[in-house]
Order: sequence, then structure tokens, then C-alpha cells
Amino acid sequence: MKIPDDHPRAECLKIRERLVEGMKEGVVVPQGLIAHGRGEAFDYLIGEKTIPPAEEAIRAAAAAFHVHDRPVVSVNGNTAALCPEDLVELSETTGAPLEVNLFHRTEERARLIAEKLAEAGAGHVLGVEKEHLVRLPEPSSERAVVDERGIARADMVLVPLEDGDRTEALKRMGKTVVAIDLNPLSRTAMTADVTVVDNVIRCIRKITEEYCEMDEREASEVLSRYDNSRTLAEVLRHIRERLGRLAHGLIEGGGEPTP
Ligand code: PTJ
Repeated sequence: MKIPDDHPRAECLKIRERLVEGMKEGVVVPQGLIAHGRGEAFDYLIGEKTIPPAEEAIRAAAAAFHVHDRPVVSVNGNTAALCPEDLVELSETTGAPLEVNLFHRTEERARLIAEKLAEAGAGHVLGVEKEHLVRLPEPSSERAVVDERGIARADMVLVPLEDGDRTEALKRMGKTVVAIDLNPLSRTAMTADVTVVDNVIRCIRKITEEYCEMDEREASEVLSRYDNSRTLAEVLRHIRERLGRLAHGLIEGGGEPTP
């Protein structure tokens, strides 16, 4: 569908089209559209931009790629449809492999997602070849199906748009979890070691940029100073203060324009 460029919410509508296309291709599941809607609602609340606490988490995420020996970037249907090129660039820059990991897993979907990443320039994508797949003891969902060369042996996993069960399971296995989730109240957001409350469309390339800006020594310092609970609390304060300004503007005039 053609979105008129002068539509006030053209960007947002174009992103939706990418997901709808992804669903027609078999990359995105219908549930992914619902998940995106939830994400959009939180993006609306934060102001549809990368806010200061997210910048801080982005630096910590970049640092985590530096300090871990076996980082892996987990890819699901939504992220593959929304920002495949950004995922490939992150993987190539950090040396962390891309691994397809799905909640609604079928072999066909895993293959289509790997193809989508290959079209965007990816070399080898993990999580597809049957002979290398193993099942972790938890979670009970299909997300437990992982690649023995990737998530199974990873010491750090980047999980964009995740469900809470797997984040908790990965943590129990002693892995560091870096999550990207627009919902600061989700179980994933609350459980991860680093939570970037931002849209994957904006933040994945920022993680790559930050990675290039720092060396390993600086990365260790960034991580030792980082506190995820404090960062999440700052996100909630940002939302509260922004809503306060919007409410004030509605009554008194002159406030922040409504989105
Ligand atoms: O491709 P599959 O089979 O692995 O399935 C993927 C979905 C997304 C359907 C699955 O992981 C799922 O059901 O996720 P949840 O539990 O709905 O969680 C998705 C979270 O991602 C929610 O908290 C949303 O707020 C958030 N989210 C949605 N879109 C974005 C986002 N966060 C960052 N950027 C987005 N664009």
C-alpha cells in the first residue's frame, strides 16, 4: 500500500507496512502485529525518540558486546522484517553471529527469516540447520530450540522483542541478557541485565555506533557503572513527566504539542 509522504504519521505507517509485508512473506506471525501495536503504544508515551536513559542502556549494550567472549544476536520475525540491514551491520561489526530464534517456530519460517537476513547481506545465519539444533532445558516454548554453535554456548545474548520466559531461562543458565523492549514494565525488561527501552528501528544501529566508539577498557567501566533498575526507573519518570507536561498543555495551553 502506498503511504502518502505528507501524512502526519507517514513513518509509523510505513513501518506497519513492513510488518504486513513480512507477514505476507511468512516471516512475521499475526501475533507479531499485536506485539508491534503494544510497542507502538509505549513508543507514543516515550515520545517516539531515543530518550536519555535509553542512550545510557545503548552504551551498556555496546559495552556488553566488547566484554563478552561469545555474544549472539537473537533474531525473531518482527526484527527480521523491521531492520534486517541493521542486524547484519551489528553482527558484522561486533563479530556476534545472528541466530534465528522463534516463539512460533516452524522450520519453514526459520528458513525464510535466514533468507531475509541473507538478502540484507548476512553471511552465515545460525538457528536453521537441523543437525546443529539442540533443545535447552527451559523455557518450555520453542524458544528453547537453539543452535549448539550459538545461543547454546553464548555468554551474552541480545534479545529484541522478547517474551519474559526465555529471558528468565537464559539468566538462570548464567548468560548475560541484553533486551530491547519498548515496554519498560515487561518481565523481560525487568529481568534483563541491560534493557534498552527504545524502538529496534532506532536503537540497533546506535548500538553498533557506540560499539565502534569504545575500547574494551572503556566498556568495562561503562558496565561497572551501569544499573538497569535505575535506568528503568528513569524511563518511568520520563513518561510521567512527559504526560504531566502534556496534561498541563491541554489545560493551560502552550505545552508540548500532542503527538
Ligand atoms: O517471531 P516470533 O515467532 O519469535 O514471535 C515474535 C513475537 C513478537 C510475536 C513474540 O516474541 C511475542 O509474543 O512477544 P511479546 O511477548 O508480545 O513481547 C513483545 C515486546 O516487544 C512487547 O513488550 C512490545 O512492547 C515490544 N515491542 C514491540 N515492537 C517493538 C518492541 N520493542 C522494541 N521495538 C519494537 N519495534
